[in-house]
Amino acid sequence: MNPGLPSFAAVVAASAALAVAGCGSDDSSSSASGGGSSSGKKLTLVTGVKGDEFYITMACGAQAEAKKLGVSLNVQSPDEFDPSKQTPIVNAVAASKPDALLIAPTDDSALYNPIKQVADNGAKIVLVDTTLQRADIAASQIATDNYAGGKAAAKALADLIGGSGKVLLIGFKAGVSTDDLRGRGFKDGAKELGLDLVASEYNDNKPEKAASIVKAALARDPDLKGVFATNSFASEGASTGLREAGKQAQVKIVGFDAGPVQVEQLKQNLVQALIAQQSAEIGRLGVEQAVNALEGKPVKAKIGTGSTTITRDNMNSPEAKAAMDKRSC
Ligand code: T6T
Repeated sequence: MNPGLPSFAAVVAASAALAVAGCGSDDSSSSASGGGSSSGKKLTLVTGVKGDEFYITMACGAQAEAKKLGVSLNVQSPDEFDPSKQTPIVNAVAASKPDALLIAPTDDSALYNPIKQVADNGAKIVLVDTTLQRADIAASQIATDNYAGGKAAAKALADLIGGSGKVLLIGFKAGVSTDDLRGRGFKDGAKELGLDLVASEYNDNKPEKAASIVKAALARDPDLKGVFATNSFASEGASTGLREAGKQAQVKIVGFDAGPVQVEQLKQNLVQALIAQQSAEIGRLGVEQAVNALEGKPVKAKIGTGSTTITRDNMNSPEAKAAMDKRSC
């Protein structure tokens, strides 16, 4: 490893510590008085995983909106992005009978029954970020247009590698709606642009697995030119793998998400483009729609939010800065 480079594992550890210390980050709760007829209502937000800056930023947007509308919001997060870790949390939420549940399901089918139980107990359901195959139990679904984001990634990668060549797709987990859509968008975009997609693999949301995938791909295809990594942990690990293989000059990386680690990697040219989400806005809209549902006001069944492609050229622009995720509110 180049001793001049910071250890991204250390940055991640620091970020996780800050996330725990940060206001309104993981496993927090806030309430406010006043507001309309929903005043005093209890909302719960269950995110995909603790310490992930996308979810921290999403929860910040949700907390701010809850405060504005005078409802309480309790935020809970599993230790891993895994349905077996998220399900017990949802079961406990069902027993606590909130007025509304906002949730990012970590699997598009395994979480159906636990969420349905919460709905059957009388809560309004709003799906934020990820969704379910059977989303009919939700009053509203709010997410980035992930398919468009995947296509934007293909375009950014094609531009970076000069329009043609071998590329690799690293997804973070099968059966997760955001990942499936980003992968599909990327595949379609790559096909349209004439890129040669040599492999598509999953890193199980673990940076170290993404690093191994990149090294194995380079051993099979030494002329690999580009990688699209579908979330922050995949992108972080892909960059580490490239550095360890000494192929950074040859291979370009486009990653989804723009957390502090990813932005630092972009600054150092270890990653060349990031597809950033409107994380706080997704949380804000989630609370807004849940409260509308509770107050019997019109609810939008589906809301798609945009994404921003951040490169070294535009990373200091106000638009790019606004799209970056934070370690705390
Ligand atoms: O990319 C986000 C989120 O949209 C996805 O569903 C899971 O991974 C992240 O939280 C980033 O780590």
